[in-house]
Amino acid sequence: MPSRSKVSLSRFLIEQQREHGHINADLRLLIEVVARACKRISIAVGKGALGGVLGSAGTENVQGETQKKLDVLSNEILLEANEWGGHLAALASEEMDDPHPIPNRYPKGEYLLVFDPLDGSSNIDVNISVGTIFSVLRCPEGVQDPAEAAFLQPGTQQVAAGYAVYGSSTVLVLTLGDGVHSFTLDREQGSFILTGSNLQIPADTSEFAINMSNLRHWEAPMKRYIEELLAGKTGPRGRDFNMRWVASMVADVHRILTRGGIFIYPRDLKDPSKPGKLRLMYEANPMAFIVEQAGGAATTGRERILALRPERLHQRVPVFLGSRHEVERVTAYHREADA
Ligand code: AHM
Ligand code: MG
Repeated sequence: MPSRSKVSLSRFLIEQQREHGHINADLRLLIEVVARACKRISIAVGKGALGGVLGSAGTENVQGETQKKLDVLSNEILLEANEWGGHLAALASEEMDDPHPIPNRYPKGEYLLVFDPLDGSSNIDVNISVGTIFSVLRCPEGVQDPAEAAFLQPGTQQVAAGYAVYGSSTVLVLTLGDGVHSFTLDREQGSFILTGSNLQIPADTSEFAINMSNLRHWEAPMKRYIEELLAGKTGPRGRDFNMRWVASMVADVHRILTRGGIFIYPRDLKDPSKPGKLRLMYEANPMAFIVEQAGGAATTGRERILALRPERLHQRVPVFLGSRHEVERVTAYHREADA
């Protein structure tokens, strides 16, 4: 195909700004900068053992998880890329205890960027897909030096969200609140090319994604839902279901965006201080925004994720997202049990 017919991410964003008025120049710059950082992360991930980037960094993040070298490197790439452009008021990340201010030597912008620099860390060393997840919020008016409180906005306030999945190809998925679009990295040209517009998640599915090893710790409605799926054709659902679990949220969500499915990381009763594993601000919210924009649903099993009022930057929530009818069903089971 001649290159003239290809739509690059830059052209897509300029058209969003010029023709549809969906974004302003600062938000366009922000998305371009994040995409450029993802390209750099993709290169680092792709080098694997040759780049000396595998293995543990020997440090822990605020959640007490051991950081991998690539977690730290990806975080640095995103920080360095976003500090100086003048489009951000502050950044926050899974890998940093507190928000990162924009250094005084640079101008400040109106946006807040929150990210999980390298999601699916347990897959880095075994050559399985990992990714970057990000969410963009507006800095509340009048806030000069945004601290944690400035970030604690419900997911409905996101102005953009996306992820990059570093798989057999690198794909950037983006929503600006008007549908979901995907861009594949052309490694020779070094640019992201539009390869999917207005992606839609089918409302029905026969595929679920969950870490079954936690079954004994789940709540009753959760056990009921999965037992019904496992019962297959002769059970109450009257059909067989298939299971997939990559253990990289980006990869599992990307599959669901491509062919449907339900992704679940439920609350479990193992550790009552942790209501789920995934983090609201930089995992659940951006993914919920994308999934809803693609016609899917996203709840905590009880409430809509995007409506939650965040209490802490690193807060965890149960996550149920993907094909609408399955998410609605399992959410109804929880509500019934509560009632
Ligand atoms: P991470 O951000 O530290 O990589 O953790 C999040 C990941 C998700 O990508 C994935 O869905 C989940 O943790 C897998 O958890 P488990 O190892 O319990 O199956
Ligand atoms: Mg993560």
